[in-house]
Amino acid sequence: MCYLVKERGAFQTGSQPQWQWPSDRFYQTFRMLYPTKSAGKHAARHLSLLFSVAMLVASCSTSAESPSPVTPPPKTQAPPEDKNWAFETAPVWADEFDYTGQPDPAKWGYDLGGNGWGNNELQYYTDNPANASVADGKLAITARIEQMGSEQFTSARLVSKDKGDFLYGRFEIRAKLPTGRGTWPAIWMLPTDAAYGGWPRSGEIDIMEHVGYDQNRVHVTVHTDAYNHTKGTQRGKSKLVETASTEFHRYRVDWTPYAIRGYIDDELMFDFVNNGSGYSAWPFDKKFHLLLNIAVGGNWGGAQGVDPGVFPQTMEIDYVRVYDMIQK
Ligand SMILES: [Ca+2]
Repeated sequence: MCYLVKERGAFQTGSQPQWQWPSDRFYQTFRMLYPTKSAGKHAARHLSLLFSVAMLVASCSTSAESPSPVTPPPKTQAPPEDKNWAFETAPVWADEFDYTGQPDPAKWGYDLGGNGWGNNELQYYTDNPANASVADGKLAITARIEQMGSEQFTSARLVSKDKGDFLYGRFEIRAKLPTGRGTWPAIWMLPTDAAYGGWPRSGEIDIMEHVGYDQNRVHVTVHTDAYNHTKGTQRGKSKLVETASTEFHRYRVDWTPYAIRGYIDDELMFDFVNNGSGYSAWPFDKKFHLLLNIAVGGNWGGAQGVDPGVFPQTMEIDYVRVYDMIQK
């Protein structure tokens, strides 16, 4: 494994220091210790061998920090240490939505289409301004009754993939949620490269979810191979936010190598710790990106049906801010 990583990463990218063979100074030093010419050369050859071994060890230990494309980690690792990481105070990536028109294409793409999105959802996602637009300092994502494809509703799902991809950090979104039976807004994260395989093996982080038939109960959840809703083992917490659909609140996740912690208005409400057992429980050592959407109906959002009388419904987002974790 070490050789593979070395060849793919360190040496090919030229990121390693340029190692030298033993210098004349070494040679001279050892000629003092080995006064005959042949003894000196013998010692130098030994030094060369030692240097080769040292170089290999150095390259392996350094390469361990390089991205390792497909190699799964060992099944059992020592649980990580909580280093009480802090976060930068200036965002490394943000959208304040202080412009007018469609969402900034440098930051956001769209998932498009219908077919249920794996949850029997009823909306067709578009990139139309009627479903996603920016004005008055805010992004508005709107689900509405509109026939498109075989669906009776349209909505939007914004995705920062390949435009905003992050490994660890603080993610804060200030939002006001839609209301009404059948609405299912989400602010969440998916893996960018799915290094451990398809859902849920590579993980999912739900910073905020809300289903309209259970007004004001806001959920923070993580899904992994070991912990996901198809097994009833997903890990999450919920909290009543009495003004979730009438006032803006701040939904936040702090993601470190040790834990994923969820906050609403700075109050800690969810704590998922890396138990060190490997990617099945903790695939959160790879890059993730953000998603913002309103689904309509679906296995969860539509569990008590859809009230067509509530539409159109809008999720307003004042800002999305991402802060780097400060390495320790
Ligand atoms: Ca704003």
